[in-house]
Amino acid sequence: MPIDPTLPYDDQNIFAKILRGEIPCNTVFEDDLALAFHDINPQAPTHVLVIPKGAYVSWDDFSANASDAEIAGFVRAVGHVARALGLVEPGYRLLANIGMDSHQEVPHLHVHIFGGKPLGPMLM
Ligand code: IU
Repeated sequence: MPIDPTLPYDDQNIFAKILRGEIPCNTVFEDDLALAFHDINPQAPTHVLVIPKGAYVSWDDFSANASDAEIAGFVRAVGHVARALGLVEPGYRLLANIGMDSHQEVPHLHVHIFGGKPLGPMLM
């Protein structure tokens, strides 16, 4: 079910549990501000999720309320992961679903990194 982005942050969401170490994940990268791990249901040969460690529901919440340091750290983490996975050449795709119409399912901001094959044009 897609989430209602107007709801407050739910610390029982699955990514909050991953951040607390209550549920395992296949970690790609971690620092003080971000965690990256392989998506459990990959949609491409490489499908990694990057999440900020702070409690932010969505890109909207994060961009409005996170500190400059959190935002910089998160953006740099996404770029670092893409480089570390060798995706810069031939390329990759970033995607963030925000709210109901995008069908965001987990109410903790996450950026999808897709790569490892020609991804074709964006259809929507
Ligand atoms: P979405 O943008 O909220 O629709 O993406 C949620 C993603 O989280 C989706 O690709 C799931 O496969 C992924 N995921 C996961 O990696 N581990 C989990 O335990 C759960 C979802 I629940």
